[in-house]
Amino acid sequence: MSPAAAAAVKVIGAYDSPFSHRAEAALRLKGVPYELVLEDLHNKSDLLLTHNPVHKKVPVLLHGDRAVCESLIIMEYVDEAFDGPAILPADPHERAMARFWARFIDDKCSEPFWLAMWTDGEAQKGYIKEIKESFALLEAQLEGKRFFGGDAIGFVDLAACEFSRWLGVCEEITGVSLVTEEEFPRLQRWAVEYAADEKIGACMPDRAVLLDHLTAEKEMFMAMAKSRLPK
Ligand SMILES: N[C@@H](CCC(=O)N[C@@H](CS)C(=O)NCC(=O)O)C(=O)O
Repeated sequence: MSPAAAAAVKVIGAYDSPFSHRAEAALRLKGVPYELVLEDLHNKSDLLLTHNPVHKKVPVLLHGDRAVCESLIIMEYVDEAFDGPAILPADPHERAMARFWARFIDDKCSEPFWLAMWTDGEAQKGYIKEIKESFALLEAQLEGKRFFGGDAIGFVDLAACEFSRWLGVCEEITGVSLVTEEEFPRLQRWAVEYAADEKIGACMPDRAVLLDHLTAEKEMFMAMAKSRLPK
């Protein structure tokens, strides 16, 4: 490891953020020790605003005095800056495909998933249809594979983390069922196996605590979702 890589690592994150989990999980897979600095997103710290002045969001990775923002970029940085098992595949085409599916998750899944959970009526029906179409594409990616990365957890698995514990907890709070054994058996199995991995489990929010946190924010999520609907 280069002297630069040996500098202290911190993640500015939030306990229940799947994006923070991506950054932590990348570090765990690499075996890099780090400090988690928990952020109050209702009262953002100078530390966060100084290091992520553009988006003002978690996670931020601090490596020594240098900051990296945006969870997918953090995952790539961690993969390149530290020794340890590779997170992205070695083959250039497989790397490109991993980046493609990670971007697909951010561009086509995150928002409809969230809106399917926290809206109602006709709008909700539309978002449920949209997210299920995207889940069908992810389900196909898992054919013959334990994880999106193959036998081991990789880049796309971390990108998809929201559809493991977070999805199950949201389903419990809202009563909306998106991933069933009948419709998406591979995704459902993947969600369980992803959360059960030792390194992943070490930085995954506790289910009961996550349930409490998200239940407490339910009204706020519903109001936010409503404000995002087309007028
Ligand atoms: N595209 C960003 C999304 C990060 C994100 O949305 N973080 C949320 C927490 S889950 C946040 O910091 N929200 C605060 C805000 O929007 O003001 C990433 O991948 O890192």
